[in-house]
Amino acid sequence: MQAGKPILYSYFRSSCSWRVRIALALKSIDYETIPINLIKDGGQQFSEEFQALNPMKQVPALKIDGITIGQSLAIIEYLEETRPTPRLLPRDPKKRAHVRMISDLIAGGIQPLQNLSVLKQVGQENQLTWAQKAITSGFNALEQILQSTAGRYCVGDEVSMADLCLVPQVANAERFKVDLTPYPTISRINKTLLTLEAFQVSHPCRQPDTPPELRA
Ligand SMILES: N[C@@H](CCC(=O)N[C@@H](CS)C(=O)NCC(=O)O)C(=O)O
Repeated sequence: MQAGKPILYSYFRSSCSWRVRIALALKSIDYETIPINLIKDGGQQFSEEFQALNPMKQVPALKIDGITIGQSLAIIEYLEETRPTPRLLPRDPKKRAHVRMISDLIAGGIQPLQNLSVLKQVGQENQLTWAQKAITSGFNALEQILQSTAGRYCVGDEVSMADLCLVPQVANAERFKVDLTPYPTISRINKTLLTLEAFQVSHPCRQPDTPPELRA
């Protein structure tokens, strides 16, 4: 391994890890992946070594520039501040606020409610309905917000942190069989973003830890 190369602790299917992988790809940052399998061995996120890196026992975590950062949005903001090109937060403060609002809506208002640890608590038989409810409730709000913020992407015509949150959350919605018909704007932006190389190389089906049967 090349000295000083950032290390991303990631799980192929983790939507929070995918957000960071997109940022790394957009900013052309070369990095090493250390897979943390959230299912195997009772969950490798619970190992002592990993807890030392991220006491929240969640992926992603990024080792970079001599520090370790957990929380995907904090990681993306750090990358933005230290490697500002291409920009993931618009220059205009109002647009920037919209980007952060949408990112928080997804990262704080949807994903945590359908995260693995929560699904374990609600029990196998309730998981699908629970996850669908969390996602539809968030997507109802998001679809409405996008009516006034979206251009080609979530906020105007530049790819932003909000888009890095949107695509992985739509993938989760599809995994939990959410009907996306009521969300034409979300679906349209997702489709456009998925044509971009950074979203493709970072996709769960193309990671070092993607199981062979899920590779594409
Ligand atoms: N707010 C955190 C959430 C991280 C998170 O929930 N990660 C999930 C995968 S997307 C995880 O590691 N779950 C493990 C578990 O629930 O045990 C972030 O944005 O990084």
